[in-house]
Amino acid sequence: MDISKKLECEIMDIKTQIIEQINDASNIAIIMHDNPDADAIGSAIALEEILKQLNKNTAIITQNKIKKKYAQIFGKARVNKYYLPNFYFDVLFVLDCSEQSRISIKLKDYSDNIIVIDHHKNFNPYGTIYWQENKISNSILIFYLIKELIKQKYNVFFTEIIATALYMGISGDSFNFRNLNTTAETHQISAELIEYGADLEYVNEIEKYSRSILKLQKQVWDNLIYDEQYKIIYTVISPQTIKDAKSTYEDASQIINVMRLISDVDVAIVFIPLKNKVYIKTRSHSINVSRIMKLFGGGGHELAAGAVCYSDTTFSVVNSVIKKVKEAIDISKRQAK
Ligand SMILES: [Mn+2]
Repeated sequence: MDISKKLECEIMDIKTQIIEQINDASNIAIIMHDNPDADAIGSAIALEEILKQLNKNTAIITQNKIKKKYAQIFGKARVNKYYLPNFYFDVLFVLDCSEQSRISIKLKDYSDNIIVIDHHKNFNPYGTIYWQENKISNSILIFYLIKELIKQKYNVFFTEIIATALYMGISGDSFNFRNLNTTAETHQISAELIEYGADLEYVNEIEKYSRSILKLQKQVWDNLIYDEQYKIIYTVISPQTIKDAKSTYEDASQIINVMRLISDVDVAIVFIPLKNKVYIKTRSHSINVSRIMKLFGGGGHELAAGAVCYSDTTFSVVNSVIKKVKEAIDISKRQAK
């Protein structure tokens, strides 16, 4: 058997293994990485809907408050609150989470059977069983799990909620299909989800910025630093700035997505100091920022990563991050020659 065929077999096998675990379980919980994004939430909702179709008791554990804008898809009653049930489940799914450290609760408190489904390249294995496959979005893996269930003649089908949830996840992690990792597969699956009734208007709504970002932008734009030689753009957003603009930390971290769309920018970085921590958010068009964020105790995707750094001086964090980014750019320039 050639290697790719063998690999395909193993991947098939893991999906079937997961389906068997679902079959044997009655109570199934789902958890996502901390501060879940559209991909994590989309994956969780779609999986939950499918499990309900299979008559399972389900729960989505929320170790963070889910933002209000997800109310339509996540349920009004479930947003903006924690949900940490006092219950032991037959199976606990962990979604879109490359590192166990990105979960703040103890998984073992909820189940001894932990199934991990993750799409990150830098996945660090954990769980009873795991299915890791490099894809642009975790929602694509959930899509394939549903397809496998249908293939194996389970009585499941794509609803509009599932289609919207998965489309939202793919759109989110691909930066609206702008990410260079976007492939024909990304579009083919998205097209199929539109056929199943994905609510594009709602997905667009989620991706909009709140009005409170405007005042903050005004302040931030005045303090942007642009390095023309390295094409790095960065800024420090202090708690005082956020307060003065009557804005929020969410707005502050959203600004990175505006910065990355400026022409002649390769790497965009936002530093948000809070107490003795500095939150770092990075976006890149070519440099592997996940590798750099790892040096600061963080991680993420190659082109979108972050870290939380313990330090009393923002200045030193900014300097060392910028230094590392410049080193990475120098190396890639040398390699390109
Ligand atoms: Mn993801």
